[in-house]
Amino acid sequence: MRNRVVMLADFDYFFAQCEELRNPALKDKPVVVGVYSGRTEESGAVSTSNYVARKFGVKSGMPLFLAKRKLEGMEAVFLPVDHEYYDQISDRIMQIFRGYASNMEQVSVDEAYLDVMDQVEGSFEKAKEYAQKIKTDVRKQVGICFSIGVGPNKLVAKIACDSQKPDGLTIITPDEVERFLSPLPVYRLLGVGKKISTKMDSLNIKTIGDLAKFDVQKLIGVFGKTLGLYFYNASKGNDNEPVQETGEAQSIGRIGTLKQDSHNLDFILQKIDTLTADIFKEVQSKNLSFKQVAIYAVMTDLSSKTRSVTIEQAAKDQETIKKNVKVLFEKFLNESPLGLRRVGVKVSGFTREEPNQKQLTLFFQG
Ligand code: TTP
Ligand code: CA
Repeated sequence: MRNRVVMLADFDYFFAQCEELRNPALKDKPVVVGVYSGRTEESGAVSTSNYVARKFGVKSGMPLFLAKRKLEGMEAVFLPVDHEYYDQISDRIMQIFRGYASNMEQVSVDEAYLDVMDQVEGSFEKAKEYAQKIKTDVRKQVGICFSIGVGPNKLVAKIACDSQKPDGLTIITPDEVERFLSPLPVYRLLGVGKKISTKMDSLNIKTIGDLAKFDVQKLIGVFGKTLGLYFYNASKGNDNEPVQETGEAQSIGRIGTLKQDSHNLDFILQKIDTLTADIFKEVQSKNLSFKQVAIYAVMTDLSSKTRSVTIEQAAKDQETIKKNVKVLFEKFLNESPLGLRRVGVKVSGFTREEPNQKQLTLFFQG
């Protein structure tokens, strides 16, 4: 059987990199993107930061006031999250990925697995060049940099990717899997959180190598059959989860700038029609049905709003998007007197035609 060759691409410091993309002057400064809770000017948490800010100890999840303190006197730039913008960039990259893989599975806004076995004919040597090509292409077309891990399955690709960032490219061939995983702490495995790693620690299992040597029956005794077997297989780098587009928890959206600021429904819908057609093309190509339709508007004062509607039965046609978008904009314009500058449409709540099996398919190797 030919090797599987799986890639995991993870965009570097994603939200902050997007901000650098639209404002390159930020590049050399510490950039912190945060969610402002709105209570006071400083309350809220860090979503992410660029690597310049990370050098000073800024971390995701940290309170903003603490990040400010760490970056005092540094000309640091603090920005609020702009999910619509990051989604747009993410969508463009994911679309490029699809062209490079037999299967692509988007895991989050900034992570995707690519099954490239056929493209590289099972060769890890070729996979390296291929990964480089994808990176160069995305950098040229979108301007975003990311890290890639390549391995014989998703589990190894993910850990490989995490081991070298930013702009990393880490290849782990089947022969190297054991040596690569063995010294790593157990929490690097998906599913090993604080509680489980404490439990493992008490069994003297500290590294993935320790786990691989541990008696499988004992593991099953402690963690139950499903988890016990999963940990056992994972410790050996065994994983046969397929790379498949889940279609869940995703959205497809487009945003555009109006030729001129406007409060006129017909004028706005003209722009929207092109965006909708584009969205529809993607929805159709992925064979998805959707349950939510949303609109996005940036007003002349640069404030932004979204409105959405959930439809009763999952739909897959362009007319449903158009109809709902029209109703949403009509209502929105009635409520808001300001002119619009940018507009967007998004569909989400996807289901697929064929049943989607997303189960841990485990295999046992004694
Ligand atoms: P990550 O991939 O964890 O982080 P990152 O892309 O910022 O940095 P890198 O991969 O180079 O280490 O998360 C992806 C995005 O998710 C991140 O840009 C912002 C968001 N995020 C949060 O909003 N809160 C969080 O606590 C984390 C970890 C991420
Ligand atoms: Ca990332």
